[in-house]
Amino acid sequence: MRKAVVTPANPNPDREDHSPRFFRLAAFAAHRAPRRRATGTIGQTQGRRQDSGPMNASRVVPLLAALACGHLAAAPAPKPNILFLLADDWAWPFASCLGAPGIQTPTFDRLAREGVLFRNAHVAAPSCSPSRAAMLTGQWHWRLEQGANLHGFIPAKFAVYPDLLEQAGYFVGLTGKGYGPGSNKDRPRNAAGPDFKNFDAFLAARPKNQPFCFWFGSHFPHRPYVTGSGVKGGIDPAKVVVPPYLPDNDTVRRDICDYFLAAQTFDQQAGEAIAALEKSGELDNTLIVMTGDNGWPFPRSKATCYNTGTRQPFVVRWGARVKPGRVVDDFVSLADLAPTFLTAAGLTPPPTMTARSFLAVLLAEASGQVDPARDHVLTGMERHYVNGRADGDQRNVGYPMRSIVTRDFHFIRNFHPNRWPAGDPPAGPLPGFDKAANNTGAAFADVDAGPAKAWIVTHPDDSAFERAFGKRPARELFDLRKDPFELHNVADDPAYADTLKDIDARLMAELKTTEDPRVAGVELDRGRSAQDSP
Ligand SMILES: [Ca+2]
Repeated sequence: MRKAVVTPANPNPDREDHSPRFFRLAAFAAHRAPRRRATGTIGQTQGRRQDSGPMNASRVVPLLAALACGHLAAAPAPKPNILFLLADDWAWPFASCLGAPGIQTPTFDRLAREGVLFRNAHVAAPSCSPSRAAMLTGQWHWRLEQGANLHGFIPAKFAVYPDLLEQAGYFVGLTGKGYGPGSNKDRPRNAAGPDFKNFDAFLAARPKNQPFCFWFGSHFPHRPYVTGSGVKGGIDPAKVVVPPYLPDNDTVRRDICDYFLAAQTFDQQAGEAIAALEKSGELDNTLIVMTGDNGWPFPRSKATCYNTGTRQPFVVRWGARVKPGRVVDDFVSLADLAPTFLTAAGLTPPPTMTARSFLAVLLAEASGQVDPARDHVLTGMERHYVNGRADGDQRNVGYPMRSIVTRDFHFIRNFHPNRWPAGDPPAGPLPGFDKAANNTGAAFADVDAGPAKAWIVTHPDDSAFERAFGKRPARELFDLRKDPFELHNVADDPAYADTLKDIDARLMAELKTTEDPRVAGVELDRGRSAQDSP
């Protein structure tokens, strides 16, 4: 068996320092830097506004000086367009410029060259609907009632950024997959905006000189795939690298090839959208974000809070407004997109947005760690697959998790460790290969059906089986310096006792600050069933 490891390559090796000194400095910054994370209270969000917006204190003084000297141009800068290129189940590090062998992503690579590559971007939730709900509302999904779950909905009382931009004069729209899967029953339209046939149709409908905000929601690289399509499409299974949490065999390699081909399709779609933008003459006044909504649909990835479930390729291009070719290590949540888009448009995010704008990081000149306060990110999950799990006489329950990722450590709290994290095993025998490859609900339903899953399901003695489907302890701690794939839980190792205590307290304090109902014992996975899901 090959023991090769996917190592996220650094596209800009000159700007990265993995020396012990670097880690010591990072740890120092983590403990000494002033906390700036926003909260749900008006008084505390004031601090965020001062820190994160384009008019922070460091910018005000030069601005006033320029006004006094008459150096400031009379006309305000035009409001930027916003193009959000969102894949479905794309994951770090599956882009050619990130060093993943076998995949070609020329569009993402171009945006990285011409914009800013973020190396530590995570979705709020490793599941489509709650991840998208957090992006749209700028709030943690656990604050969004049924918006916390797959096949939920975002109650109308939670503002979404496309509506706020529209109210401020933007022309907004979406194509493909917007908020979902789920319902928009509490809203007149999809929370991501009104639907258009494609980006070209949107651009044609846009009134002249009106700024726009467009959500390009690809359905790629979500499963299912045509088995063998990756190899037929020219991807060599011998060249892909199987990460160590999966078994290395021909079935898994070919499944990865199929996934790569689907991810390349998303990259091509993104390239076509950018070509349309160039043709319209709007490229350089458009803030472009290209990323995905959750991890790849392989065991121990999507629908888990491991980094394989939440870490995303994430790049931002914004013409001459950002210094090109930067590689930034600041931690970013994709929930931060909403306040960032609003701030870039000159608006003030509403105080309910617990996420914070990263516009100041975007506009900075530096690479590496730009804002010392951005030294961690939170992620979490409630319920993924509908009716995939029971707990005693309770059906349709989730596997609630909260996690905090720092540069050196990843800590996960599993609130109901008695439950099966990947979904319940079948009542009878394990399904055969074909059933496990094609019927997600046949077993361990939080893992999408596919050949890699089917291979593991039909090899229960392989170590990958327990890693993918076995129960997990209430607390998991991983030392990312030694264990980037999070295979060795050190929560019970006495050498990490102080780290565990500190990082657990840090996570829980932040959950309390953001008014997470889970901390108060409120169960968020009740409600919708398979019968009433759309
Ligand atoms: Ca997804």
